[in-house]
Amino acid sequence: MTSPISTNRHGDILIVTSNNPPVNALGAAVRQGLVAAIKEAEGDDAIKAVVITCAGQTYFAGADITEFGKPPVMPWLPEVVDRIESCSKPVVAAVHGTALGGGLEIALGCHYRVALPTAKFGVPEVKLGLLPGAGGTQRLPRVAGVPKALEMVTSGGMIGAKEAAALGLVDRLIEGDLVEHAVAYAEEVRAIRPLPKSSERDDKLAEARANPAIFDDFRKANARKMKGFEAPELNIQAVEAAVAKPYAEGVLDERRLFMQLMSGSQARAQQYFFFAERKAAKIDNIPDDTRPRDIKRVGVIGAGTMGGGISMNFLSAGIPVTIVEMAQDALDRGTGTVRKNYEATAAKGRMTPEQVEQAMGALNPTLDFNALADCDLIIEAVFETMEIKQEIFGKLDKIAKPGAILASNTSYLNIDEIAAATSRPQDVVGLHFFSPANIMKLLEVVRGANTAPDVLVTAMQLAKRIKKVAVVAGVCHGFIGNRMLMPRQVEATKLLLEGATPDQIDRVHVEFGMPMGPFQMADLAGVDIGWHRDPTRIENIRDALAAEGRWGQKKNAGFYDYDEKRRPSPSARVQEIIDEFRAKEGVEKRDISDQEIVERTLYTMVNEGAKILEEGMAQRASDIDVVWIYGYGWPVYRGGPMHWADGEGLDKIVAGLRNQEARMGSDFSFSQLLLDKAASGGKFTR
Ligand code: 3H9
Repeated sequence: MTSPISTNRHGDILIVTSNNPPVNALGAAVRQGLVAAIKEAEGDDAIKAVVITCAGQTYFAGADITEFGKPPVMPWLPEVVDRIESCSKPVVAAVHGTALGGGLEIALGCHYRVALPTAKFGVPEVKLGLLPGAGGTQRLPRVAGVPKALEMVTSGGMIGAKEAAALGLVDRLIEGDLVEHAVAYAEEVRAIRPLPKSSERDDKLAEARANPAIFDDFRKANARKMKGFEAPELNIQAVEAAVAKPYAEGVLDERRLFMQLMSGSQARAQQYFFFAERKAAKIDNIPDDTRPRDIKRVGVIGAGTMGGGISMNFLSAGIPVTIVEMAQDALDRGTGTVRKNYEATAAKGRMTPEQVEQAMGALNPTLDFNALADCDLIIEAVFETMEIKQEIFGKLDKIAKPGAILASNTSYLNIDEIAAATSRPQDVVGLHFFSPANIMKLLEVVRGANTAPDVLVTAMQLAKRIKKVAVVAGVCHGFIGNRMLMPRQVEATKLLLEGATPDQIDRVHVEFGMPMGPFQMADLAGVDIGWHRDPTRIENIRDALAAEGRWGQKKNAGFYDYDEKRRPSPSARVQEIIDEFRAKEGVEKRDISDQEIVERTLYTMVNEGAKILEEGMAQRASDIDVVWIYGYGWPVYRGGPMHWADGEGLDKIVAGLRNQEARMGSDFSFSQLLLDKAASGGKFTR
C-alpha cells in the first residue's frame, strides 16, 4: 500500500505532503508517514528545513475518528507532534482549509505556521466529548494565550486566519501559491536557532498567572452553555494545568483527562452523533448517478413567522427569494421582520450592513402569485389546513414551470394528499423547517409515495447549502419529530391528573438535559396552538387554560405564572384547574415518582421511535436521533433517544413500559421491533 505521505525536495527544503482524502484525517498511515518524513529530513545533511502541507480540500482535520475505540496503532498522535517539535531542523506548517483538532496540534508542533487567509483553525474535540489530547491543551494557551485557548477548547469553534495571525498562532499570511511561499518562508528561517518551540513558551502563561481568577470567571460566565457536559470542564482543567505546571507535567494531566473522557458514555454518544449526522444525508434506494435539479430562485408562499424564517435561509446563502402574501400589510410585516432579524444580527457584529442590504436586495416581496412562475423551488408555508394547502398546490400546478419543485412546510399533514392536488406528484416533497426557521438546524425532508429521486437529492443538497441538517422522513402524522412528541404529551398531561405537577414533570426533563420540559414548551409555543377557539367547550386541561386566556408566555400566564421578566412560577390557578378535572374524571391522586415520569414520557418516545423504524418512516435509528438533537434539543451527550435507549438497555425500557402499561391504557401499544430487539439482546444503533 502506498503511503498517504510523500516527500519531495525543493533545493534544500523537504516538502512533506499528506494526501489522505477526504479531509486528511491523521490515521495510522499518515502518522507513520510523518514520522518517517522527519527522520528523512534529520538523516540528510543537504536538507535545511521542512514544510508540512496537505493536498486536497483541507489541512489535517484531526485524528481519524473511525480509529477511536479500536486497538491503538503506533505511533500515536502525541508522539508524532513531539517528534515534529523535536526535529533539529525548522519545520513550517503550510495551512489551507481547516486545521482542526490533531491537525492544529500538528501545526502547533511545527516551529512556524503560514496560512492562506481563508484557512481556519479550531480544536473541535469538545464536540466529540474529548479534549485536544496531542499536547493541544498545553501548546495552544502558550501560543494563543489562555483566554483564547479557553474559548476555543470549550466551544470547539473555529477562528479565521487573520485572527490567528493577530494572536501569533500564524506567523505569516500567504497571498498566492501556498507551498511556493511556504518554501520561501522556510528558506528565510532555516538558519535561526534556537528553534521556537510552542511547548517551551511561557510569556502568555505568565500573563494568565497574573490573573488567577481567570478560570473560575470563565466557568461562571459559561456555566449555562456547559451544563450537563463533562468535556468542557476537563478541557478547562487541562488548560489550568498548562498554567500551573511545567509542560512535561501538564501534558501528563492532559493525557489522564483525555483517557477519562474517552472512556465515558458522553464521548461515545457525541462521536456516534458525529457520524449519525453525516449518515443522515444519505438516501436509501436512490441510484448513485441521480443528478440534483438546479435551484437558482426560490419562492415562498406566506410571509408569517415560518415563511419569513424559511426565506432568510436562502437569502443568507445568496439565493434570491420571491415571497408571496395575500394582503399588503401581512407582506410588509413579514418583510419588516426579516429586515429586523438581519439588523439584529448585524448589531451583534455577525453581519456587515452591506450584507444586510445584499440579502434584502435579493428578496422580492409580492402579492402576485404568478410571480412564482420563474422559481425553481416553491415552498408553501401557510395554515395547517388540508383544504387550503390543496387549493394552493392546485394553483401552483398551473403556474409553476415544468420541473419546479413544489414543497410544503407542513408539520403533520399528508404530503401524498397535497401532491394529489397537482398533476405532478413526482415534483412534490415535504420540507419541514423547525421554528425559528432561520436558526434551527433541522430539516425534515418528507418523501411522498411519488416523490422523484432527483427531487430528494436536490432537497438534501440544498439543505447543506443553507447549512441545515436534513433527515428523510416518510409520510405519517407528525413525521419523525412531532410524531414522537405526541405520546410524550399525552402521558405528561395524564400524569397531571394522576398527581404530578407541571413543575415536577418539567424538572425531570430539564435534569435529563432537555432545554425545557413539555409544559415549559407548551407555554413558549402557545397553549392556544391547535385550540378549537370555543371557550365553552372544555374537554381537557389545555382547553381550560386556553379558555381563560392562559395562552402561555405571550400572555404571562399558561401552565405557569410569569412575572414581568418572564420568570415562571407554579400557578395556584392551574393547580385548581387540574384538581377540578381530577375530581370530574374520578382519577385518584397519588404520589408520582420521577422514574414513572421517565418511563411514561421518555420510554414511550423510544417506543414510538421504534414504530417509526419498523414502519420504514425513518431510514435508520440514527436519523431519529439527529431529528431529536437538532429539532428539540435532546442532549447530544446522550446521543438521541435511540442511542440513549441502547445504552439504558432495551430490556430495561420494555420492563419500564410494562410497569406502566395498565396506567397508559389504550393510549399505548408496544412496538414489535422494540419487543423483538429487547428479547434478542439487540440494539437500535449499534
Ligand atoms: C482529535 O483530533 C483528537 C486529538 O486531539 C487527540 C488524539 C490523541 N476522522 O464533514 P464532512 C469524514 S479528534 C474520520 O461531510 P465537510 C466524514 O465522516 C478530531 N473521518 O465534510 C465524511 O465521511 P463520509 C478532531 C472524518 O467538507 C467525510 O470525512 N477533528 C473526519 O462538510 C467528509 O466530512 C474534528 O472533529 C475525521 N476527523 O467538512 C473535525 N472528519 O463522506 C471533524 C471528517 O463517509 N470534521 N471525516 O460521510 C469536520 O469538522 C468536517 O469534516 C470538516 C469538513 C470541517 C473537516
